[in-house]
Amino acid sequence: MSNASMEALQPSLQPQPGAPDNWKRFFTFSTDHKVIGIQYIVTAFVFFLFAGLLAMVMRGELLTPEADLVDRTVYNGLFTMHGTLMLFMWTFPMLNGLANYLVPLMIGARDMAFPRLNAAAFWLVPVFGVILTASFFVPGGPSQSGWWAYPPVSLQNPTGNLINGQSLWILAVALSGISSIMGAVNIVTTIFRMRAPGMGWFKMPVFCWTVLAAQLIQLFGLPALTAGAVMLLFDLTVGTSFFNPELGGDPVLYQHFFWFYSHPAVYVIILPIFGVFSEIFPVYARKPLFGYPVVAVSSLVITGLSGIVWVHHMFASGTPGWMRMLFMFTTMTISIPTGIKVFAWVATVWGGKIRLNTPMLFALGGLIMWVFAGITGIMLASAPFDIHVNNTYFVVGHFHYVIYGAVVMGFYAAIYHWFPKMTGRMYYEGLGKLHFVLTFIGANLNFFPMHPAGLMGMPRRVASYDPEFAFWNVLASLGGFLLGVSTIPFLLNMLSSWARGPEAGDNPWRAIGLEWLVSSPPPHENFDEIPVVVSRPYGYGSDEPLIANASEKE
Ligand code: HEM
Ligand SMILES: [Cu+2]
Repeated sequence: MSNASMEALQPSLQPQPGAPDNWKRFFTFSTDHKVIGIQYIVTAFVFFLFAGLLAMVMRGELLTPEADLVDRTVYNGLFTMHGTLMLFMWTFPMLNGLANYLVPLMIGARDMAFPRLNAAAFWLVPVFGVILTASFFVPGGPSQSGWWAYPPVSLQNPTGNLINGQSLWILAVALSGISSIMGAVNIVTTIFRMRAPGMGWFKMPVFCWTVLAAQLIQLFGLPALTAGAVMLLFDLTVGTSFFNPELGGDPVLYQHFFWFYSHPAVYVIILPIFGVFSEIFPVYARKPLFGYPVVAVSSLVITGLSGIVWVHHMFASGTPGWMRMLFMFTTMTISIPTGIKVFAWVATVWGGKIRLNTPMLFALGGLIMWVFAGITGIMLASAPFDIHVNNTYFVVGHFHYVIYGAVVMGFYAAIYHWFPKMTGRMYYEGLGKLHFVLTFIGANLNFFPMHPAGLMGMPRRVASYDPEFAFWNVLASLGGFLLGVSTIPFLLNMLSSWARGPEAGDNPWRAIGLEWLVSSPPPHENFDEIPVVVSRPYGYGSDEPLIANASEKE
């Protein structure tokens, strides 16, 4: 064999991610974890915009007490599809995108353990995304039973068609579960088997710990949800009676199936955000992560506890008193490992040389909103309080602080922080800061007023309401529209910077981590030579090298 053909096989001669015609790769069945990561992220963001648009219509409806903008049944479909798309088409795919892109780089691997499984899991996402969206066009419109699809509401089928909004919804959720299980098997195997030499568990970045903790939840929880979804589909289509009370079924059993997964699922979402915070604070405060081993292990503690709290969603479902007490107690214990993390981040930032770049602003804003959500969460964990505000806007306010305040802000922090790595280009700081200010004000203006409205008794999932709640709803709607506007500077920034932002260099933040040792964007298969890790992560302020074979660089 001649030298030329040998060279043709070398990874460095393959098309580089930054090459001009490379955008086409994002429309192929690529097995490169970095391409798949970006595919996930971009797809998720498109659905975020769509689900956000549905939220704008809801907020438009709620500007006035009367149901005047859309019909009540349309409103039911709107909140159901908004919630479902936000969770299954935005947060989960977005997290898988970040995990896909970052985990192999952070642990010093050339790719994921099962690249083809990885690509297959991704390509299921647009498939069930289209199925969900198609439900807008079937007779009777999309599902109206809320994102949790409780029977008996979800078993109503007024049109009598087999293909209706609800059955498409169940099919999409089941496919989403299958895709997530495929992703979880892949990510967990990668973290266990593909770490670079020297990277023991306590040399692994916290982001990878949190992703591992989250994906373990997927493995134990998703089978329950998927089983529940299939039984519901049978009840709906072939007339079985697992959950149908008219035929002797038990609707509360469905709630167990659903929440056995869907409570832990909120940790699937929030844990990697904890990981993002843990990566970002040390970089922009120039200090090691405070209490690194404890922060790392507390993620697994959260995984364990998250599996024994689901009944707190069912305090008002005729649950016996002893069970309420038990689950109230287990729920409250989760605040311990979570509180440890919050203290560790505050201690990391405290007294540091803080740089307020956009990623840091979003991380700090996210942390503040997370603390607020944690306080209302502890309030809700208390059964007597929960029964009082059950099904009111207080709950909607609480979970949007989690899911917008902490999760979406954390996503933005991550996107800005790793954007230079992913694209090789720098974003525009001014637009980034404008985006942050609009998002932070918008999110608080949107979601804070939901708490007083809820305490006054405003029920959720309604298109019209008593005029006494109007004040808070007008404020919330203004905040909602501001959030809609906030995506404009973000999109402008991303698109223009990706096309012709200034060159970022390998390590614009002077961050410590394997992903910052390779070029931006990293070459195909990431590392020419697999790094040998010798130090703990977050060695800010010490001059120990991170890896032993740093010779190729500088
Ligand atoms: C522009 C930002 C957003 C606005 C204005 C907004 C607004 C709303 C409104 C008005 C409701 C209906 C509440 C009810 O009647 O019960 C709702 C429900 C919901 N939202 Fe959002 N939201 C936003 C972002 C998000 C995000 C980012 C997520 C998740 C990642 C999310 C997840 C949900 C869920 C799960 C529901 C419950 C749906 C149900 O009741 O079945 N939202 N949102
Ligand atoms: Cu829960």
